[in-house]
Amino acid sequence: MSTPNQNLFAALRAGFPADLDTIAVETDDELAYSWRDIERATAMLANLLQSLQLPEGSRIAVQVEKSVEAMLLYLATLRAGYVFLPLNTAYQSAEIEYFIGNAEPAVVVCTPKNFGWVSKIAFQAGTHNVFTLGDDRTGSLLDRAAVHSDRHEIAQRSADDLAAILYTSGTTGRSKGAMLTHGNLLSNAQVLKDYWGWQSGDVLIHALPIFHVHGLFVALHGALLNGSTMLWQAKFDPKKAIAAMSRATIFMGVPTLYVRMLAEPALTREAVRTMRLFIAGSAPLLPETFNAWRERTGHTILERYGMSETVMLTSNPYDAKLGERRAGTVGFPLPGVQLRVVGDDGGELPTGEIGGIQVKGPNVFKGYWRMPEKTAEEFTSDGWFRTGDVGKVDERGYVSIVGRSKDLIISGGYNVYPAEVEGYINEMPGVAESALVGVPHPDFGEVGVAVVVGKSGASLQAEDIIASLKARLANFKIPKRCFVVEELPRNTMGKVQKNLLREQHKALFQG
Ligand code: MLC
Ligand code: AMP
Repeated sequence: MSTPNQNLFAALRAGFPADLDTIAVETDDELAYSWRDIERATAMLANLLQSLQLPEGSRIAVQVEKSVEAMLLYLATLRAGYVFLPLNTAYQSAEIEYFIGNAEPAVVVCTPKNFGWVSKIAFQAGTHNVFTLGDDRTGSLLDRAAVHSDRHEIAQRSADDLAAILYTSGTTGRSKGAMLTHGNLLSNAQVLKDYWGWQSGDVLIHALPIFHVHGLFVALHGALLNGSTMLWQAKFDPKKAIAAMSRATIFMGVPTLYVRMLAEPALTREAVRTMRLFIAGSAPLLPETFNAWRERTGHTILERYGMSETVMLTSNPYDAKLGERRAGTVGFPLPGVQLRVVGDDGGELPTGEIGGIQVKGPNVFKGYWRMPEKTAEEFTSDGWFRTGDVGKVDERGYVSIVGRSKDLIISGGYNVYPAEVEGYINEMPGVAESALVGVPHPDFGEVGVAVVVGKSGASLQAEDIIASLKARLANFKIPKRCFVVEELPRNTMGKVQKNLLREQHKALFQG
């Protein structure tokens, strides 16, 4: 007997409705894609990729604006059995150069506008195939795919084969590529389908970017596995999101999206009358946002917690029989996920005590791309993954995240690693040292503030430092403020006391 195909695409494909001529995706500019369109277009793109005769396990790196075609490229990569490597459109040349150099993709797909510089980086790194894809269905990728057959047999993959690599920055040094398998992604998608009660007739508003876990996996896999229509919004706009709610049942967003929608008078009980579920994650949802949403809409946001290395780990309950959705908590470990809280000595802590969160489960990634030492560091000898998040579990089993042992700022749902930004600042002429700290922000939740010390005799200007960073780093990593000071506070061991800097600047954006 032949083994069943464990390619994630096969499972997603099996979720398509029987009538392939119904609508799968509807866009902002009123284009409609049927399930048959998805089936045919992914076949053509998969045939194109396979015609390139790439080696097994080839990475397909993609930095393009959000579009349905970009989603189709992701699905076609799975279908053809290659490894998808999504890149945030905000990344600039130094960042892209690192990712391409590290991942050595066989194919790079970029926007027509960026072809000049991206192709140069790609060719220098030995990539032979560089295609373009615009957000208006233009570019060489679709031109080349158009001549291929719209029939394609899904490539045979086992659960342990790689499906995607997601780069996530390290606390020190460069970004690490988290290797996720077909099995990681499918097991998580199936658990979430049941846990969140996906049902016939569900319609998802898809308003998140598709180069990170939240928009690419959690939202997309949910809708596809359930055969649900997606209302596809290329860029989040609170007015458009609210307007779409009268035709939808599910919305997923980072907390900033909820904050921005709450600022709209159009958000009323009437506007959300057909909605079944609002899900938040990727960053802490403030209890005040949770409460304001409940008051305004009558809906209780369901907060969940996850990360690139593990997809989703915990969720507040959907089913009221399992408990209520509690503000300030991320709910229970999902079925199949084991979670423990450990102290500094690595021993498991009793209920209610705060410590490092470690997890195990079929969703936990395979390791960091070509970084066996980093992978070994992040797993305990008995196979638990150290999340770098600090939290506790209460007597009813609700998990709360109270902090992070990793030095990380989460701004509007995007991760900013201080070490990376400080590295760029420290290289600037006249800079002796710097510290980037996260402070509360009403829109983005948290933002970075840079504190910089100049070399003796140097005259540094905060605006110049910001301008220089803007030319080199993704926009969401740029500190919202910069201060030039005489010295950084240090403890007796000589370590910079970031907690003091955070305290000093915590009110910068309040009121
Ligand atoms: C934009 N800017 C940001 C920012 N996004 N600054 C800090 N943090 C951010 N997240 C900057 C822009 O560069 C610009 O700066 C200024 O803010 C105003 O831009 P904007 O027009 O308001 O931004 P907008 O395009 O509306 O984007 C905001 C946003 C976006 C919230 C819609 O950031 C977003 O889509 N966030 C979602 C991220 C996400 O999907 N995360 C999931 C990760 S997965 P200037 O100076 O140029 O004017 C994960 C795992 C899990 O974490 O558990 O899910
Ligand atoms: P990423 O590397 O982008 O996958 O980010 C993962 C990190 O986001 C986690 O390790 C957490 O620190 C954080 N995170 C995700 N969801 C939540 C949440 N609901 N509450 C608090 N932090 C969260």
